[in-house]
Amino acid sequence: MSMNDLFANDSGLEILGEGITLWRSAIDVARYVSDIEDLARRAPFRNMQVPRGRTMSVAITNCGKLGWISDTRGYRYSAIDPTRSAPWPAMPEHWLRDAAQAAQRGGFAGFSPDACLVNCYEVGARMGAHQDRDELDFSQPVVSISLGLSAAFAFHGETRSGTRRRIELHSGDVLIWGGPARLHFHSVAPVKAGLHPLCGARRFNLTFRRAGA
Ligand code: MD3
Ligand code: FE
Repeated sequence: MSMNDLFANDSGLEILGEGITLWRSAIDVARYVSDIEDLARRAPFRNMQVPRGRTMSVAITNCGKLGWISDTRGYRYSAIDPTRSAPWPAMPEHWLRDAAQAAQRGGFAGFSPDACLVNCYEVGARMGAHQDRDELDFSQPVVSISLGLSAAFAFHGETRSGTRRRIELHSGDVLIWGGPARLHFHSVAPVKAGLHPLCGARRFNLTFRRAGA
């Protein structure tokens, strides 16, 4: 499949709600997995502390100009990886291109992400209900790509306790969130045991954001 063909077929496109678009199996999974392995050799996955002092079950790393970080002082974006005291690795060109193209297909032209958060879920890892609100401009969407083991993703709408809609996210799926859905609460249930041929007993999720100005 050539890069230009990635989103050429709209048949896998589902509109889940206003500003929420899902493409099933939209990307070249093997290429992303090998890029993630490269990235993790340079900026290793780590389990960060959250402000209340617990440790996230999801391990993270970042690439791009800015990276999302968490510690007992709070959540924020930083140009410096605190573990290595060095800038985050650059975002692979094809990641940028795919994210911008996905955003455009989701109705958000001109998306130019400056941050890519890479989540690594081992079996049992989960993410509690939260909003993504550490970015400057909420008119910019978030593009997410899932790889490896599947996960039960839930979106709760405007409140943490809102009615949940669940969807199963599989390897290669791409989700776009923007407009009225941009600040929706969402969560990921504990990842179930399994073995993915390329990722082993893990799930990766990339989220592309425009964090800064
Ligand atoms: C809805 N990651 O890193 S991706 C996160 O699967 C995060 O690892 C999840 O939530 C994961 O913050 C979910 C789907 C997603 C990403 C961003 C969103 C849903 C979103 C931003 C706003 C609303
Ligand atoms: Fe999120």
